[in-house]
Parts: sequence; C-alpha cells; structure tokens
Amino acid sequence: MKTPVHIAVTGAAGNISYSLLFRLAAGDLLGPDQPVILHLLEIPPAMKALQGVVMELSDCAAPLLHRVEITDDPYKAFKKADYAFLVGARPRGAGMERKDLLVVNAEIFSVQGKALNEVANRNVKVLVTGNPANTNALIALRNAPDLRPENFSAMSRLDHNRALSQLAEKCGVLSKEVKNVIVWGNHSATQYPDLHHAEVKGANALSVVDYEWFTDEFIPKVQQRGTEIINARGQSSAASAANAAVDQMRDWALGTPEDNWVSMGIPSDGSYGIEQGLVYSFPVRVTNGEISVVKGLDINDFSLRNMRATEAELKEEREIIKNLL
Ligand code: NAX
Repeated sequence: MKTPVHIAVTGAAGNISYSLLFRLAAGDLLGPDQPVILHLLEIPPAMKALQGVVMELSDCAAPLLHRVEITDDPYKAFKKADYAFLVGARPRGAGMERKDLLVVNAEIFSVQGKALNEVANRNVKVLVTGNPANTNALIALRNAPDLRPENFSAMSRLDHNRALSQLAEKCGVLSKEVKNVIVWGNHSATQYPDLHHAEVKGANALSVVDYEWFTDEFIPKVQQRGTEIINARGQSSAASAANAAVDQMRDWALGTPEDNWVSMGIPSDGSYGIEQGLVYSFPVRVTNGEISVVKGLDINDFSLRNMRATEAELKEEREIIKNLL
C-alpha cells in the first residue's frame, strides 16, 4: 500500500462536498491503491453539520480512508496538503451585488492563499471551485508567493463536460466518442464553449452539426446550464460539480491522453494573446503533473471576439479586488 496523501477540502459541509467527499474516500481521485487522509475546513456555524458528514464517512467503512480531521482554521486544514479542493465560498445573498460577492469571497481566498503558502506541501495542487472561481484562484495564488502560480487552477471542467455531453447528445453518440472541445475564459455566462477543433467519431464536429446550432443553441445552452439546473432543482449543481472537480484534479495528477485535451482555468502564459497571469480557461494537456496549453490552434474572428469578451470580464473582476492582489 502507498503512503496516504493529504487532501484538504473547504466548504466541507456544503452541497458539493456532500458528493465530493464520498468520491474521495472511495478512491475515485487517485485509484484503489492510494489511501487518503481528509482535512476538512468549515466556518464555525457549520461545524455541527460537518460532524454529521464525518459520521457518514465513518459509516462507509471505506478501506482507503485512513483519517478525517476537521477544523475551522485554514492553517491546520492545509498542513502538508498534497491536494486542496477550495469549494467553500459565500453564496450571493439577498440584495448583494456581484461586486459585493467578489469582495467577500476575495477576502476568504486571500486568507486561504496565505495559509497554503505557509503550510501546504510545496507541490500542492490547488483546485478552486468556489465562485467566482477564476478570480478567487488569482487571489489565492497571488497571496501564496512561495508557491508557483502553476500550483493553482480554477475549475472549468463542469463547463467542459457539459459541452461534451451536449454535442454527444446532438450527434447521438457517446460522450467518449467526442474529443477536443474547448471552454475558453471565465467560469461564468461569458465563457466561450468552442467546437471548431472538436471531433465526433474522428470527423470535425462542425461538419456534423449546423453552424447555426453551434452559435444559436449550443453556446447559450452551455453558458446557461447552471441556471437551467437551479431552475429545475431549486439548488445549484452539486453532484456534477463534484464529479468535475474529481475529473479535473485526477487529470492534473495522472495526466491526459495524448490524442485528447481538457479545459482548465490556469494562469495565462500569454497564449492566444490572453493577458499573462489572468486565470483563464484554455485547452490543456498534462504530462507528469505539469499543465501545458495546446498551442497553434487556428482561431477565426468569431472565436477571437468571444475569447476577448470573456477575457474582458476577468479583467473587470480583477479591477474590483485589486487591493487584495
Ligand atoms: P454551499 O453553500 O452548499 O456550501 C458552501 C460551504 O462553504 C458552506 O458549508 C459554507 O459554510 C462553507 N464556507 C463558507 N465560507 C467558508 C470559508 N471561509 N472556509 C471554509 N468553508 C466556508 O455551496 P455549494 O453548492 O457546495 O457550492 C460551493 C461553491 O461552488 C459556490 O461558490 C458555487 O457557486 C461554486 N460552484 C462552482 C462551479 C464551478 O464550475 N466552478 C459549479 C458549481 C458551483 O456553483
């Protein structure tokens, strides 16, 4: 048996974690021979609920789960963390403007960035799910100067998986028969799900579906999918978000196949003219735990306009919280 890895999860009593923690305990992240120690972070009012979740984890008698620690102190939660899922965030309350939400969450992620900087494993992989995920990731990484910016990513895998499934359903194929979709930019309604390079059973996707379906149905469907789920379920996506978090972190840790890519929010290296340092979702491949942007794709004017629009939104978000960078 391997040495256990330390996995920190914030917002551990929340909806997404109620699915995520059980997937982690079952070995869905790193496989059936990798024991795990879970470090769960919550705020004081949620500690009682968190104790209930820990009882349920115990009741799974999961063979890989060596230990569960709970705390409301990020410096304890992130100690020795090899992987950190930053899920916890303040939801938008009544009368709260988008700007207010950015500011309260910015404060949370600045504290957590500092704590990761002090106590986490130097190779920690930090995946930010809590919204606004890209800007929260930017704040966390800027507050962790002793870690590399490459230790941080923002979750765009739920959007990527939504794009895969929408295209697969339209074409009547399995999602595994669809490759190379891209989600560019922010995890928000400005994201640009792009099919120009996608393949369906080896054929270019845009030779299989109408261009009007792509522009008028597919793009808004993927952009608005979160809202569609809230309207149907009365709550935001939780199990699919946890699944996406596992997918993104697993591909980051174990690598992507050579003939496919995935979308991840990462600090821009300037590729495709996106401002360096902004946390922006790109098509990426991962080898030996290192993420690299897929370079050299042809980008037409339609794509460029959409990629710039979502970049502009990220710059606006950064402007609002610039005092915390
Ligand atoms: P919940 O409100 O159910 O849970 C959030 C939990 O975080 C709560 O238990 C709360 O007590 C805790 N929390 C708040 N501040 C904290 C802090 N400083 N330290 C530790 N824990 C703290 O939300 P849930 O449905 O689980 O969603 C979590 C976050 O994911 C939200 O910000 C949500 O908007 C975001 N999402 C991001 C997605 C993505 O694709 N990037 C998709 C799903 C989801 O909407």
